[in-house]
Amino acid sequence: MNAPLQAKAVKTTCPYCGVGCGVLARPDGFGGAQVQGDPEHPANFGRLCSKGSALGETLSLDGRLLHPMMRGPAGVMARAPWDDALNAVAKGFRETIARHGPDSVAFYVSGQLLTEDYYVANKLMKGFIGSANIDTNSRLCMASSVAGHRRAFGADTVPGCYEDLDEADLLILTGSNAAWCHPILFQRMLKNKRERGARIVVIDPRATPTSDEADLLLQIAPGMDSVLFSGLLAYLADQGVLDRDYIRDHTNGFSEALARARHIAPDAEAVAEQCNVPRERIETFFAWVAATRKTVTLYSQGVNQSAQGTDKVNAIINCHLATGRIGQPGMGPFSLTGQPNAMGGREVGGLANQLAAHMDFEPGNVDRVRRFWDAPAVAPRPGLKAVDLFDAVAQGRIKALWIMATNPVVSLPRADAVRTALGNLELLVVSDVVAATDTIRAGAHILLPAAGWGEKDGTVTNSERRISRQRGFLTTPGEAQPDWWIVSEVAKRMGFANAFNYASAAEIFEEHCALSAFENGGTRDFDIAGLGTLSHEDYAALDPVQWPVAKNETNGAKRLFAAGGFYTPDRRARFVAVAKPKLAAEPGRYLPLLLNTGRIRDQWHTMTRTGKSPRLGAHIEEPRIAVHPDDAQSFNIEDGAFARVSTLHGSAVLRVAVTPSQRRGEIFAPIHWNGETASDARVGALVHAACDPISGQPEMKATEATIAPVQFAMHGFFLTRKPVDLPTGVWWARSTVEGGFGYRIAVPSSNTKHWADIARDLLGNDEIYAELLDEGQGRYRAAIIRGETLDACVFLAKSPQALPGWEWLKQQLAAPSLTEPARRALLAGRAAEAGTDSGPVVCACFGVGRNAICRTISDRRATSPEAVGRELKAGTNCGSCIPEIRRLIAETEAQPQPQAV
Ligand SMILES: Nc1nc2c(c(=O)[nH]1)N[C@H]1C(S)=C(S)[C@@H](COP(=O)(O)OP(=O)(O)OC[C@H]3O[C@@H](n4cnc5c(=O)[nH]c(N)nc54)[C@H](O)[C@@H]3O)O[C@H]1N2
Ligand SMILES: Nc1nc2c(c(=O)[nH]1)N[C@H]1C(S)=C(S)[C@@H](COP(=O)(O)OP(=O)(O)OC[C@H]3O[C@@H](n4cnc5c(=O)[nH]c(N)nc54)[C@H](O)[C@@H]3O)O[C@H]1N2
Ligand code: SF4
Ligand SMILES: [Mo]
Repeated sequence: MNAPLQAKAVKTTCPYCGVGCGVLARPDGFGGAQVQGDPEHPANFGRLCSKGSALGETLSLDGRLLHPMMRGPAGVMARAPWDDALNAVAKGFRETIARHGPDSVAFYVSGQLLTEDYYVANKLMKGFIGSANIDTNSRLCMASSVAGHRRAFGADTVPGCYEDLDEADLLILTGSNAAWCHPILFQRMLKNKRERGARIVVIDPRATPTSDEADLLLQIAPGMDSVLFSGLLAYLADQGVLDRDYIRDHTNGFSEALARARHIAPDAEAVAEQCNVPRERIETFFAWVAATRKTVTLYSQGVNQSAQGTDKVNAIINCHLATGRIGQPGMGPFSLTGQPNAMGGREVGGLANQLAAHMDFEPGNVDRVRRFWDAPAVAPRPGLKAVDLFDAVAQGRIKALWIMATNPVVSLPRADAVRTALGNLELLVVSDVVAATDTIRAGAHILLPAAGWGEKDGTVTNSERRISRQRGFLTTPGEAQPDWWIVSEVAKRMGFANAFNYASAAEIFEEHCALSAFENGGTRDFDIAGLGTLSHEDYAALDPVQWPVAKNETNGAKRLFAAGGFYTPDRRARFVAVAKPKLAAEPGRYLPLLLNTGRIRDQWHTMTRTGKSPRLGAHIEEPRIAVHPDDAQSFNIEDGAFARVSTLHGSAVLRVAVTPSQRRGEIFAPIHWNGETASDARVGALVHAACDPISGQPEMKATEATIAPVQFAMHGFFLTRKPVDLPTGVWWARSTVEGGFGYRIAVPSSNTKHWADIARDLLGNDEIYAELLDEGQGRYRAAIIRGETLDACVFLAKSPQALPGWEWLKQQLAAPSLTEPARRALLAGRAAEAGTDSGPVVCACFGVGRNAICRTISDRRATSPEAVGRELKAGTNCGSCIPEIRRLIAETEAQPQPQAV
């Protein structure tokens, strides 16, 4: 897997998380590519996590949108020439604007667009259509960090850099499961812990793979971060650990903020009570922070996605300002960005309440941007934020909507209501790389095929303000085009040819740099004038660089604000007196539990890309709801069974995982499964849309919910070459496996013969190679062989325990030909020799299963992840599975060992 690549590898950037790892990609000539980490990229120095390592498996054209499509008069989607599709989009938007004004149209865009794509979309809406109704999925992701930064620093600036994670002595992760969501950065933190002895503190209502590696876990009551950090501020003041000079010289508002902090959280006892964390742990945390100057506080969605997310951000920043721990090596507040270009989107002004290049709607800015763009009608005021924007769609105020590179029918809160709302639109345009998503199925009129990762060129900015190039290395399939091209072509057809006459991404980048510098004079943090003079060859060869990059410079600033210099009018940072937090939900008011939502290690969002990779699909194959053992008991729910999770907004049926990692009263579901990959697991449909009043970011981590057992009569699985259409009433979850698809299923009735007939129909009645139907036992098994290979199989039984594992069968599906013993063993579901089923994949890089790891631990007495790595290679590439291996060691060792006789 890690064979050295030949010279011709193309340097590009991973399209997943905001770590922004450098990737070396070498096309294999068959439309795929071999991928490895770029040893020279300063984010990852050659490492990639499981998702980055599997990029090569996601490049197939299966399911790709390859041609523009338009809905015909009969409602049927049909291929259309580019010209017709672009004209129809332009005409639709023009006519809607003419009839109902510019605010009747909107764009909903994404942190997965490249900066150049994003720039032209923002320019078209805010400068030429004259509305600010362009918002982005970053509203669901980064809006509270943006608002918190702007309140404190006067600009949306991340002050530090990744090297701070190597140099800190205390790393606080709050609302972040970095072990799974920012794995390469987390590996850097673990290296620091191992080699320099840095301590790691995790603050999260759940125990997570991140907290497994921590020195201290504060399992905080949801939403209470501002209490904790207010208590910390009061403690730091009491202990005299403040940096009085820094406060005096570079900040305003300290005494008000401290007074408020003391009011909210006067002492450790008050913090312990509100956060529901044992007092000793709070005291340890406070003492460690007080004693450790080199402290970095990293935060992500547990902070941002909150009804008081902006306050949470400021409560954290307050502590750093008060101690002067900002902008110096190994210290600072650090917002971890989610998407690959969440940061780039903020730079261009993709949020509805930003104008462009870190300028807001202050009249001087509107005028400045108007002159720079030579624009007819720059939007004079902020537009609708995502949740409001989709409410406006529901109310018919927005009539034409263009969605680019995001899947809101899965990812917005109240996703069922969003789906219904989209049906109201007079015009729904979707630009995507895949042909079928829940959003597309919600009634798109026009589909525009976008060039995907590896096919397009441009830049992205990662969490440490580092701009890196994404470079194309594959030919663009079908008629797909880069997003910037699509937007520019529509703009031209709307009558704005002069302003959108771009020939390349490089030209757009040049304009973006120029706008960042235009009449800046040091008043705005986002200044990349130094990159504006790059020739197109220099742009093509651009090395990763951090902004700001002032005129005549080529290297950016690593850190900001060590000596003040904030972007407020008086150049001082602002302490913010935060409010006492309160969840939007009140468990017990209508429903008894709280539903928390988030991510798993090996899937990316709505799975349109990671869902194509067999090794990523093997880590967690089904959507699960995590439930505390006590709740499982009170709600009569069993581990491995099914439960319906319901809220006031929707419901889903998920497999139950009973685990003490949850706090009592709180359940957790992953966000990834959707209408394409599961029968009933659209978790976004359950989530309420209570938003932070300042940032407009919804509180997606705490919705009132309840849970009830769901009985299925039979359980089983299908392995097939092609997707199958399972009848309504069947519970299913689909994953990609080597050579085909795997479906975990459960069916509502125990009529074995009935389900056997359905299975035969789905698989091809006349092709059955071997079959077993036992109505008495309630068992059905069948296998189909075509030529030398296993083409499909189905297993059904009355209980999950009566099924074999499917790992061995998956291997047979992948095998180029079946051996004779394998053929004979098909209906048994396993090879005759015991112990060959390696179990669900733990290490995605080397495909090492759970059973194999457990056997190594118990047989050969491997007692450390390193020893497991030596035996099986597991955990030796990206390291993302090390926390799980550590957990398996603990669990396996806790089992009673067989006694020697
Ligand atoms: N594998 C994978 N990695 C990803 C992504 C992915 O889809 N898959 N997506 C990327 C994107 S866009 C993003 S935004 C990031 C998100 O990265 P993270 O924010 O790390 O991921 P989440 O799982 O959304 O949530 C993080 C944690 O917040 C906790 N939490 C919930 N409520 C609270 C609270 O009130 N206080 C505190 N302190 N914690 C709370 C949750 O229990 C959860 O463990 O991940 C990025 N990386
Ligand atoms: N309940 C709950 N909901 C959440 C969250 C949560 O924690 N809990 N997290 C929120 C967060 S932080 C985020 S970032 C969002 C993410 O949610 P989404 O943005 O909806 O998720 P993705 O699956 O990444 O959607 C990206 C879409 O763009 C397509 N695409 C990929 N590359 C390209 C390209 O180059 N061009 C174009 N035009 N299309 C492309 C993909 O096929 C896919 O359909 O989810 C949010 N929703
Ligand atoms: S940590 Fe993983 S997903 Fe994130 S950029 Fe790096 S390789 Fe990609
Ligand atoms: Mo995100």
